Amino acid sequence: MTNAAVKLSPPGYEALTPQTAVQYAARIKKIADAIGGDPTRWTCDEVGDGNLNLVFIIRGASGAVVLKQALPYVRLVGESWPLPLYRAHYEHLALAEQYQHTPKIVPQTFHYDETMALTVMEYLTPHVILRKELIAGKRFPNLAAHLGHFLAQTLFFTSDLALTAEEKRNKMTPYLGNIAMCKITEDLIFDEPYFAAPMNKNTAGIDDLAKAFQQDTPLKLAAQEMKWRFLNAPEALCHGDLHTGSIMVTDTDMRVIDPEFAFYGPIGFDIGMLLANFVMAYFAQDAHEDRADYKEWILSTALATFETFISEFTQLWQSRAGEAYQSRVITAADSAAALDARMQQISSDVLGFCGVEIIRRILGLAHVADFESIADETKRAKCERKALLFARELLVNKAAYPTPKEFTALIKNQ
Ligand code: SR1
Ligand code: MG
Repeated sequence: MTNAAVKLSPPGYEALTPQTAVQYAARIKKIADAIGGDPTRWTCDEVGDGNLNLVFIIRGASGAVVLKQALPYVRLVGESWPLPLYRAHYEHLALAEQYQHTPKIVPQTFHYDETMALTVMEYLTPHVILRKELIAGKRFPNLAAHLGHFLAQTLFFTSDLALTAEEKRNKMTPYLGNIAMCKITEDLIFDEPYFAAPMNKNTAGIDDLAKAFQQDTPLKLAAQEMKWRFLNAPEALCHGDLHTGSIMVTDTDMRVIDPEFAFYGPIGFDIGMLLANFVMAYFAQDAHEDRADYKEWILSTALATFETFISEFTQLWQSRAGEAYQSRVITAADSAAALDARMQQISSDVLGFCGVEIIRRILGLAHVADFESIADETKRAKCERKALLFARELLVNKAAYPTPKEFTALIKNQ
């Protein structure tokens, strides 16, 4: 480890290997019992394929658990980019909060070790990462309902619509410390795609757009407007990295994992990020044969997710008992207009965050497998170009896309 990474590891921290992960789990009775049998017969695989952490699956006679451990650096880049271990703390906090609101969607945690920056949690099986399934062309009939529910519940119940000002401030304060993770988002999503940042990369066939975007004043202003919202609108607890790699699915079930980027931010942030990842999956389908129907399914799932969020959030709005929009001010006669105004702000944010997420996944450091798995660079560039032009238009002209109808037309016009 580099000196910088060592400095970020407290005494007592040690990055585990499959062998030491088994020894660690065997020492904790509750975990050892859940895995079952003789630890010398357990198997352990490191399966982390994300950008940051170690993920072990430990299997034994009675079951299996997942052990997720933060590394003191960015795995994607290496030890030259140190990253605080404290992100495990925020992930643990957010998992607990989200579990309260959506226990069927958020994995259960069994054990948390602050010094080792690790969480032992429920092993989800036969769940698989949604992004991989979207690349493979698989459909999930309940996905939009589950995702819309997750968004409505977690965002409403952590906001001033459900909480008193005191409760909200107390809940929000701990997340103010997740500085390094927010800084990654601030740099990678809102800034770096718009100048010649050293870690940027793009497919050769879209060099022209990469350069043009760096000179595009309306686009850069729109992206900075979204950064401003990210920095200055602590409306609700956001997952912070809600892409299709943070979602696990079976034919009937859906789980949301990995909230280590959790922060208090704009309600539209998670929704916009998610929508962007569906949109990228949509455009990436052009590299596969016979996916016209499947593209329709992706688009309808993305829109149905947003619509489910809107209708569930609207229902929850009727029961609001928090600091904002109190019934002594907003009477029954005012309620619909108040909700409408709130929803307009959320929708505008959704479109903006959707746009910046697409752009950074094509021109910035952290790309997505939807495009990266397209081996033919010419085909990949064609798909990415469509996605970029869509994203630019969405960001710069948000007001022109107030309903799914205009959004659908824009996506289909690329
Ligand atoms: C350096 S981390 C790059 C990206 O990976 C995570 O999943 C987040 O999306 C982050 O922006
Ligand atoms: Mg992640």
